[in-house]
Amino acid sequence: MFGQEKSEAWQNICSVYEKYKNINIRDLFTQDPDRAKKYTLVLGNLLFDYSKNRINDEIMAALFALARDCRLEEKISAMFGGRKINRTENRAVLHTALRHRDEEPVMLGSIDVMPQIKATLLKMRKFSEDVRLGKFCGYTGKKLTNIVNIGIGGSDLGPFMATSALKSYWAKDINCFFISNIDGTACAEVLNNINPEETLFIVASKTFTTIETLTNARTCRKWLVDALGEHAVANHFIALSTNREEVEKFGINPKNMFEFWDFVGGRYSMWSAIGMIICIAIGFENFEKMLDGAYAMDKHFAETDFEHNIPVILALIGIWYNNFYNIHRYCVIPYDQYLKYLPNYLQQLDMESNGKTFTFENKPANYATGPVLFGGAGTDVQHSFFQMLHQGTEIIPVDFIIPAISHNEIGNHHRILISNVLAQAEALMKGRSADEVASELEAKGMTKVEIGKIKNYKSFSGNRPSNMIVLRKIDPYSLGMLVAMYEHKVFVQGAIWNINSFDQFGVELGKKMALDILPEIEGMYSDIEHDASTASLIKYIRKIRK
Ligand code: G6Q
Repeated sequence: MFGQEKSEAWQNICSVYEKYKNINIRDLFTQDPDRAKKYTLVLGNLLFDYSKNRINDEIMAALFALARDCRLEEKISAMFGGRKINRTENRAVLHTALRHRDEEPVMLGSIDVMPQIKATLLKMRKFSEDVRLGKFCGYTGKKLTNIVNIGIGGSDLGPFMATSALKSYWAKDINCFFISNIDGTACAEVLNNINPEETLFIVASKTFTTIETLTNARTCRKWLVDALGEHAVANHFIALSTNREEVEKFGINPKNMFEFWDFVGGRYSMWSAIGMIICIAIGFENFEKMLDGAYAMDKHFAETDFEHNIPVILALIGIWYNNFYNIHRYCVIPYDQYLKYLPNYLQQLDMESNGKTFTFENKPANYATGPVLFGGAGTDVQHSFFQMLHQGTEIIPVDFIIPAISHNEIGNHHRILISNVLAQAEALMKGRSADEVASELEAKGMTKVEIGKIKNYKSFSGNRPSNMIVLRKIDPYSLGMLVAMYEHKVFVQGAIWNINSFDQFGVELGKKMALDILPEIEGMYSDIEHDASTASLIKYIRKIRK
C-alpha cells in the first residue's frame, strides 16, 4: 500500500535484510543438510525447488508476515469470488472461472458465470472437432488445414506460446500460423505460404477495434475474397470476441463468433475462446487437460497456507530481491525447445500487469514495482547473455524450467540438456573464487605471474540465486499448471505492491499519437505540433518514401 515501506511488516524485513544481506547460499547449504528438502515443494508433476536463494526461515517468516499484513488472503478470495478488483476499469477478474472444473457456481454479483462458460466450451468443442474431422470445410469442400490466428497482445501471445509449447500434440495434417504485427511483412510471410481453399482465419480480438488486428484481418479477407469470392468468407473466417456488433460490422456472421467476457483480461485469456487455435491444433480433450492443470494450480493457490503455497513463495522471493536487494531484473529460462516463447508470454503477463506507478490510493508508489523480465531457451542463451548472469556487476535472479522427460528423446540430447540446466544453477550459486582458479591453474603448470594476470577474469563471485521448476513432461496439464502458477505469482506481487495488475493504460498514449501521425506520413498535414525531433523524422521519412 502507499506508505508500504513505513508498515511494521516492511520495516521488519528491512531489519532482517540488514542482518542477512551478506548471507551466502553456499554456506547455507553447508550449515543445513536438509535445506534442499525444506525449500522444495511438489504439486502433482511439478516440483519447485527454491533452496538456491538468499533466504532462511527468518527471512521467509518476515515475508509471509508482509503478505498477511497486506491482507493477501482476503485479496485472493476477492479475485476468486468475482469482486471488482480491477477498480480502474470497474471489472471483476475471473479468468479462473474459465478453468473452474467442478460443479459449484462461480458468482459475478448475483449471476453464475459457469453456464455461459460451459456453453462456449461446448461450442468450441463442436467447432474444433468439425474442423479436425473436415466436417466444417472450406468453400470449395477442401479440409481446412492452415489455421491462422490474427490477433495481438493478449489475443496472440497466449495462443502462440501454448500452441508452440504443445506442438507434439498437433494433429498431423494441421499447421498453425500467427499474424500479429501491423508490419505488412507479417501478413505477407503467412499468405505467401498458404492456399486460400485450405485456410481458416481466426480473428481474435476482445474489443474488435484494435487497429493492428483489424488491418491484418481486412488484408486477409481481401486476399481470400480475391481468390474465392465474397461467399467464401463464412467458411473461412471466425471471430473470437466480446463485441458482437463490431464482429458483424466486419462481415463475420455471429454464428461464427465465439464469445468471451469483460471479466477476462486480454493477457489472461488463452483459457477462453481465445484458445480456439490451441483447441484445433491439439484437440479439445487436450485443451481441457490444460484447463485441468490450471485448475489444480488455482486450487493449490486458493487453499494452501502461504508457507506451502508455490505462487506465493515465488512472488515473495521476487519481492525480497526487488524491494530489499534493489534488484529490478528477473530472468526466466525454459530448458525446453517447445517452451521457447514462454519468456515472451511472461513479459506481457508480468510487465503489463505490474509495470505500474500509482497505487490503489491514487498515489505514486514509494517503492519499486514490477521488475524487467527477460529470458530465452536454454542452452541457446547460455551462449549469449549468461556471461552477464555469471560475471556481470548486476545480480539477476533466474527461474529455470526443465521437463524430466523430453518429447524427443533422441540419443543423449536430453541428458545433456538436463546436465546443463543443473550445472548453470549450481555454478551461479557456488561460483569459483580467484584462489580456486589459482590452484587449478597451478596444477596445470602455469607460473605465478601468468596466474596473477588471469585469475580474476576466470573467477565467479557466486551467490547468485535461482529457482528450479521441474516438470515431468511438457504436456497440456503441466503447461496449464505452469502458466497459472505465473499468473498467480504476478497477482500476489501486485497485491503486495497495492497496484492494479489488471489494467494497461500505459499502452494507450503511444497508440493515440500514432493515429495523429498517420495522416502526416500519408502526405496530409495535421494541426498536431510535434517536438523538433519527431517533426524532422517525419519529414526525412516522407522524403525517402516519395
Ligand atoms: C492484454 C491487453 C492487450 C490486448 C491487446 C489486444 O491484457 O489488454 O495486450 O490483449 O491490445 O486487444 P484486443 O483483443 O481487444 O484486440
